[in-house]
Amino acid sequence: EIFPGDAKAWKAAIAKNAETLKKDVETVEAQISHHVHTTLARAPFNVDELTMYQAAALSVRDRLIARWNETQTFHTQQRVKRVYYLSLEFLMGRQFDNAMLNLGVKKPYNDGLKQLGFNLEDVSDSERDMGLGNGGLGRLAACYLDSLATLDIPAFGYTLRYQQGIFRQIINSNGEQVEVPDPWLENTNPWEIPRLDAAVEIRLHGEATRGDNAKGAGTWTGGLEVLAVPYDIPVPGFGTKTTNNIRTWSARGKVSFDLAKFNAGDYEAAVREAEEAETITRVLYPNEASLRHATYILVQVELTHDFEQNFDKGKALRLKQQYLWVAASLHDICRRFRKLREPWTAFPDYNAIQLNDTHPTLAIPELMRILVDEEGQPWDEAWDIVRRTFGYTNHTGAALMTEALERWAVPLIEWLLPRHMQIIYDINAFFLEEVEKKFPNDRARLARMSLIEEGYPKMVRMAHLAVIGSHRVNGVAALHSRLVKQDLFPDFVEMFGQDRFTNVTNGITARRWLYQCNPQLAALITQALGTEEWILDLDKLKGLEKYARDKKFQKEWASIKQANRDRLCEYIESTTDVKVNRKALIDVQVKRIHEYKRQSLNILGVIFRYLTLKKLKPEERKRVVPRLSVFGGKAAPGYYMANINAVSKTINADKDIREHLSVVFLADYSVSLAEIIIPASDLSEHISTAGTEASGTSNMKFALNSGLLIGTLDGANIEIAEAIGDENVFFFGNVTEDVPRLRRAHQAGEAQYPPELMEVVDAIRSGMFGDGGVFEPLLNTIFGGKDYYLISDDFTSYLEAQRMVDVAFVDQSSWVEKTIHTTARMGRFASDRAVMQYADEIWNVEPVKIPDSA
Ligand code: F58
Repeated sequence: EIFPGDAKAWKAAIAKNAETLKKDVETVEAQISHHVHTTLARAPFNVDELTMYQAAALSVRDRLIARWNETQTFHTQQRVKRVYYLSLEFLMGRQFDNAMLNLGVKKPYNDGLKQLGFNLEDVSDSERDMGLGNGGLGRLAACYLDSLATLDIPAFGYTLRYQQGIFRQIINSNGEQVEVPDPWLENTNPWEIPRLDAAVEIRLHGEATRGDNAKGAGTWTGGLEVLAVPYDIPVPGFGTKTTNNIRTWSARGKVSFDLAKFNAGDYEAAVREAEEAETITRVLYPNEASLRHATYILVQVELTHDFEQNFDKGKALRLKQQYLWVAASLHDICRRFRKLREPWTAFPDYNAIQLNDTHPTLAIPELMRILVDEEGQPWDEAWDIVRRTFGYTNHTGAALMTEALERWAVPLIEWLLPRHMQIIYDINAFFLEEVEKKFPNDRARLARMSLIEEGYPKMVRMAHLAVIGSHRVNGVAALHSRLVKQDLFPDFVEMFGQDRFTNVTNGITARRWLYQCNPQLAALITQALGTEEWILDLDKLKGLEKYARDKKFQKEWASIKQANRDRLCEYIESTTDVKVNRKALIDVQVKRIHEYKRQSLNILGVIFRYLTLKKLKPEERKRVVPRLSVFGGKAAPGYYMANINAVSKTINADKDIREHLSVVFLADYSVSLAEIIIPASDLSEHISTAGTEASGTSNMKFALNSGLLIGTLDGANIEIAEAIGDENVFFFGNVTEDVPRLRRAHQAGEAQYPPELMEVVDAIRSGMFGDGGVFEPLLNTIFGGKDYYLISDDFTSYLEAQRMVDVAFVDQSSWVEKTIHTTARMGRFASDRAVMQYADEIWNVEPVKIPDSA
């Protein structure tokens, strides 16, 4: 340890400072009031809930930073191997409650705030979600970061600091989605620490040259330089000192304005370049679909550099995002490595980089560029280093794959990243030589496997680059990983062997998704098991099995579900004008709205239920299980979804039916809304066409919170049923193997439409749910001769499965027994298990405990 000045003075000062981080109520109060008075410059009479939240959050951040410093110092001293999780999305949700729980300080904060005149829950409600992600992929990254820290694995998450996260969703009076911006940084973000000193210069455009020989060092000069400025967010582990980091990059102009232009009076031009740079991290892309849509709006990109050319502006910006992020992150990683003074061949012994989908695939040619051009490493050695460093996770469902796989136009890459394009061509040439050696005279195979897809323009296949530049490729559920090998990369399996491809089934963190979001259930579990160990070892939930038939336990279990249901019903009644039956079975489908996820199947099923209820006499209706159908989720901008609201409008207005069936769409689904919805669910729907949902992770969250699942044989549903027992899952629908045949039947016009579906369609066409026009896009996908997602093929068995749910729900004791078994058997879906599997099988990293003395 080296201190500037007097080491004794430093140590005494640090020890004194540690006093301010004690966990007793008085210390917490003092710390909060310190931030109110100094950091936020407020007097107590002038303090509202938002201010209190900010002060309390800053005081929690102080605690995190102290641990963060110890962690980073220790990791550096010990020269540990680190994991770098490169993800364009981290859907973190709120941090305050989670941080207090992981640090074990929720009680003193609760008590301290109370004495200062505030209620912890209200204060917590001032926090905005950190919505830097679209859905499953981004939330998975957040769960994995929690597990990495909790398991003491040295890790960094790298992402972009978008000024606008995922859009806020408003539902207008026509029931349509309206997207509004989410300026989440408006009130400043107390969780981040700016590191203005660690900014990185990133080159775009410019000129590139190749080396004198085929594998020699090239150059890249000129063009435009922009700055990537890091903002760090500490990630605490649960019950451990380890505090890892998410480094988020913010784009900045290199000079805030051009002095020459300014002096010449051209004030706008003086700031334009800086502003253009800043747009790079202005907004999170809401999805791939909107990118595809944008293909039709070709605009001329205003080029301040090189030459002018026509590109899709949105696409060019997305590529800039990807490169800025990847280049800044690799710069950071390499800087850290150079300090070790090890040869570059040792790089993979200190660094494991995981590519979360293909979005960071440019990291592969970028690391090649650093090694070959800047560090003078021989090409073949560099390629070996690259391959040993990277792992690639695919998240795309099979039936969507070819469409959804990322491809970038060669001219666009040439324009933005000329040197990288050369490197990609060279990687491709050497790779195809190998393919030719192994499979001589097979032109078709070369064309299929090439990194370049022929056409106008030529395209770079990022997934192929990710596969050949990684030592391991994984899917995210057993079925999905099988399809990745069979349908997506069969040529690559033949080339590299089975061992390059593997499965790591997704997982969720029980800290957020049970301990934090369902405190009553967590407390009952702890009481029954006599220990909190399950929070760190979820297999311990098995111990609940023995209470599954215990009447007293069942009663407590059920009353917690009722309390969670009541809370959701209150939320519904305060945010919509729907009045709900508190005893109704709550049937939930919340996730991104997408054709393949088939919210349409659900809503058509709701209509069928409504028609059935209408046919019954009032006393017969009383014998049917009452239902509340809850929908939530954001759609890609421009995607139709108003039909759900049209159905709910009619049904909720029907006085005869109200008691028995109501339908609500909850606007602006988010992580924090999920925390209210999931604990309240009796039944949740995971009903994608077989083979399309890579895994799904909300299925795991619902089951862990004692909700039963209705679902198809898709993604992780299959493994969940294996774990909790087929008898506890309501399965229906066709299996993956049958999907191609059924699709062909539709194309050939040979498909049969079931009478129940026709009855529903007739009702829609009669105007029962208002203007039938709202339903036309939906009906067209089913009857327009395609039914690509097989709604008609699965409809009858879906209704049958829903009838089985009703039957099962009537016998409450056996239903509750099923829900206890379900929670008890969910241990294997912990993200701790998934992360350990990555650590052992892909990253080759070990946990490092931070000692108390550190
Ligand atoms: C999801 N992918 C899968 N992509 O659909 C889901 O089955 C899986 O459980 C989850 O990954 C985690 O493995 C996903 O969320 C995206 O959000 C893309 C992000 C980039 C733009 C296009 C959507």
